[in-house]
Amino acid sequence: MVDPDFPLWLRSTHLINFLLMGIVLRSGWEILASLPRLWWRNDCKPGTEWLRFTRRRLPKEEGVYTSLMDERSAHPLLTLPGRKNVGLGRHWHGLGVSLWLLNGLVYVVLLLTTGLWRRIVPTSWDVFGQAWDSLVVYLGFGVPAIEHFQPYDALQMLGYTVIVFGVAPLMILTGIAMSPAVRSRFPWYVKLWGGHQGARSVHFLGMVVMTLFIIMHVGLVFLVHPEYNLPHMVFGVTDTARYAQAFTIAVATIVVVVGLWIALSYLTLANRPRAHRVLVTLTEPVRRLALARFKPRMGRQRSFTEDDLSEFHWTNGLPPTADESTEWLAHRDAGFTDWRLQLGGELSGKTLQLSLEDLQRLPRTEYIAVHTCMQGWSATSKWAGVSLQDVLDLLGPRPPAAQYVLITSYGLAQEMIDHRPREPFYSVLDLDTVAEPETILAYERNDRPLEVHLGAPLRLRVESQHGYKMVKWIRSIEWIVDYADYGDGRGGTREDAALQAFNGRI
Ligand SMILES: Nc1nc2c(c(=O)[nH]1)N[C@H]1C(S)=C(S)[C@@H](COP(=O)(O)O)O[C@H]1N2
Ligand SMILES: [Mo]
Repeated sequence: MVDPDFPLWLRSTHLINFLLMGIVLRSGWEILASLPRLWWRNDCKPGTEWLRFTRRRLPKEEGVYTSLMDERSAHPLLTLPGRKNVGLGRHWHGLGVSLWLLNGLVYVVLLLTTGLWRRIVPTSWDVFGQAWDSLVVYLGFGVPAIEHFQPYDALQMLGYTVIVFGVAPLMILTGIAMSPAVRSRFPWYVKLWGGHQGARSVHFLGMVVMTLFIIMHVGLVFLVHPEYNLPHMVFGVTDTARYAQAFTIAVATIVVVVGLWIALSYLTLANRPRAHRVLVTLTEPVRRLALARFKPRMGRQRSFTEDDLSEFHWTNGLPPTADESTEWLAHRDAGFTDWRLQLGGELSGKTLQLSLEDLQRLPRTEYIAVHTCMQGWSATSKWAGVSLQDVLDLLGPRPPAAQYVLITSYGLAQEMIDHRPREPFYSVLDLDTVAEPETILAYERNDRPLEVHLGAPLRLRVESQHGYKMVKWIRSIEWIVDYADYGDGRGGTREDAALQAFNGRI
């Protein structure tokens, strides 16, 4: 056997990949725990899950159960960070994936330019026959002779090729398909995957394959000719004499990496606002770079049609109760005839009171679109309302200092960080989002007045973002200079309470 080459770049990208895969997988499990069910159907109708990780039964009725109630608390030993922190889990996922992509790119480019790809990508059909022979040996609890490893045997080659050039790209493609920014720009692409739930389920299956691969791969390194594998991995050369040393270093490295995975969970949980600050600082540039170009496509050529309309629509946030807003309850009981939208404020120098009829007299925008919650469920509806920009224009030109729009609700937050008293639900949009023609104040869904549990009489609908930005039971809308002065200063209730990103485009 010729001495195979395991250059330093190969060994280090491999180690970095191991560290990052742990971050990506564990934060992915955190996201899954926030809605522990999987569907192929895009309306996520109760009882139609193909897999669930919870014993809870879903009520068939709409508007009595929220997705937040369905969230499961995962142990920080298992997920990143654990304990119902989907917002932080999503930040970790974003950071992990960004670094993993970068590392993967370096690996693949070097693999191709050095010619080492020939070792893992089979170039002859014989590989299948040889892989089968290896498999038969393994199934008999045997080990193929060392001569078969050049340095990888046929089965390994197939495995690596499928993972590196099949499953990894699949994870990237399905991950992208779950971003509302991408969906609002290329709706057909999401449909290609069978919709949001198709992409989500395939992403999950890819994760299972990845996880099994990692377990088998690490297991086999230690079980099949470890006296070759471990010195290759650690020192880069065939040196069976240094096996014991390589073994110790490999095991110690694994222990350190696993320890680091767990430490990241506990470090995050120890001070969640700090973790949020650090993660936002690290992920925001990537977010800007990747998503700035995804503007929703203007015009109304949509890929979603009446045939896609959902039977069921999940709820997140129940209508205001008597201790939240007697005012809203009175409006509801009176059919919202006296309800008025408070438009404007300090910065505009005036406040307008707009009735539902006033709003309905403005130009109407209607489109069929998918709503996705950051927890993972989706529903397709026909939304109708008035463009937020048109409504803001009633106040006159944008005040020069105004950089954001603040939208408040009659309803309170479902929960606050650290069980603080619940504050009125609010959300802040930036100028780009406000200007999108599909950012609307919706008063109708599926040709009927907006349902009470979905935000009656008026709710926000932002096509390019996840649901948490879309305030239900709107009370007021105004221009503001900076969102730092409101709530905890993160730009929204779910940002404050779940430490989710300000911009919900991914
Ligand atoms: N007032 C208010 N608006 C809210 C919420 C809430 O709890 N209160 N939840 C948000 C979240 S997280 C989502 S996903 C959507 C859910 O909208 P739906 O209940 O109409 O499906 O509403 C958003 N708007
Ligand atoms: Mo949500």
